[in-house]
Amino acid sequence: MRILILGGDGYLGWPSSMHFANKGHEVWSVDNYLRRDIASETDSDPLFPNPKLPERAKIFEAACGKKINVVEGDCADFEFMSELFEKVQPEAVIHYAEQPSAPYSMRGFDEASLTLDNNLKATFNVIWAIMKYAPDCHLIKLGTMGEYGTPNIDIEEGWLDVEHKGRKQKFLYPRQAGSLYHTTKVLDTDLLWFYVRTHELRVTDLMQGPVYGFITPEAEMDDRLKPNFHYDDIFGTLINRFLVQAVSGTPLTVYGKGGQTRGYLDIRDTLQCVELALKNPVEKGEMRILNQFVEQFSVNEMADRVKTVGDHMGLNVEVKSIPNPRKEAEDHYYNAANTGFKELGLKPHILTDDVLAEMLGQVADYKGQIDKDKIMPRVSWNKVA
Ligand code: USQ
Repeated sequence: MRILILGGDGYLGWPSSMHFANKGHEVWSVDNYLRRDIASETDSDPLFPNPKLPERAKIFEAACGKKINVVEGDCADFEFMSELFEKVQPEAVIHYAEQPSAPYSMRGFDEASLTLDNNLKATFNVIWAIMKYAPDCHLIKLGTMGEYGTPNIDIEEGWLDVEHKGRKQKFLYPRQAGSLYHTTKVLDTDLLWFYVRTHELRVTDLMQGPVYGFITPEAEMDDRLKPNFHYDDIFGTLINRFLVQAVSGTPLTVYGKGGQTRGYLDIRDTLQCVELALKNPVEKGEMRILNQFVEQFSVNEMADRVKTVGDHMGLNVEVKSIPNPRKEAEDHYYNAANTGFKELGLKPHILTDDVLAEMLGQVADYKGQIDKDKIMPRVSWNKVA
């Protein structure tokens, strides 16, 4: 298939570009390096440097003989997107091209405004470029489990059957996100659902939980093919941060009471899920929503797991609750459905002690490069800057 990967330089976009090219698809990987710019502006450099897309694509081609077509440009620019879609004529679009950090979106007016403009504009442009130049193409869009928030009822897979005064209808599951970044994903979902209803788009919207790890089969071919791995407070996600903290001898940063529960997944399962979505396209005029996570853990459970495995490896891991910089429930009900991908054939990677030990070992290879000043939270949810 001819696949456009938007946000192809990112933590998920680059491994996806390699994965689909390696499987023989014609891959077009697109990025304007917004995440890199924000990382350098906020002093949030990843654990190891990553070459930019043209260089990565060359290394990849030398390693396995497969090609990734690279295009540097901004998905929030409709002229650029029009030319791109007209030229590539994609059969599928995988859309990761958004500012992905919740803390960054809460840093102040400029960051909030950039997140809102960039994320909504990119999605709006993708929708219009598809309608104008590739109306049959299947859009696979990365949303987030954070769209649902932490409701006091079970989280269903995208939709909820509502019975009201004796009548019934299925609606989008109620959404109440906990950051402006997560809210942009809620708005994306509304936009997609509107255009699916009016213009017969084909859309799969993936509600993904926090991802962990950085080793995918293609990244094992050459160290320079690894995805960007962040452990700072802006771009680092919980498990990746805890791995780096354990290796560097920094107490694990549990925010507040640590009862915050989320659905997590291995980066290799992100690739599997996106591939399953691609292989099972929806009909025109259909919007499928899939909850993309494998296992639920609270922050405390995760800290205990990392401590147990780390201590066994002689790391002497400490766990410390620190004041929560976010405004979120710290002790709540959480039970989310995730049957859709299982029905499509997902063979999940489970976070066993062996997997944790393996990841701690991989991070330990970079121990000398860990900057402990990047660990403590710098962004508070309730400040107006
Ligand atoms: N947390 C800690 N200590 C830390 C870091 C985080 O206790 O050092 C807590 C947070 O307060 C939160 C939970 O761990 O309750 C998860 O935080 P996270 O930073 O791993 O995830 P989040 O900010 O929600 O965002 C990440 C990705 C985002 C994706 C989302 C999926 O950055 O792009 O959409 O995970 S989800 O969380 O399901 O919405």
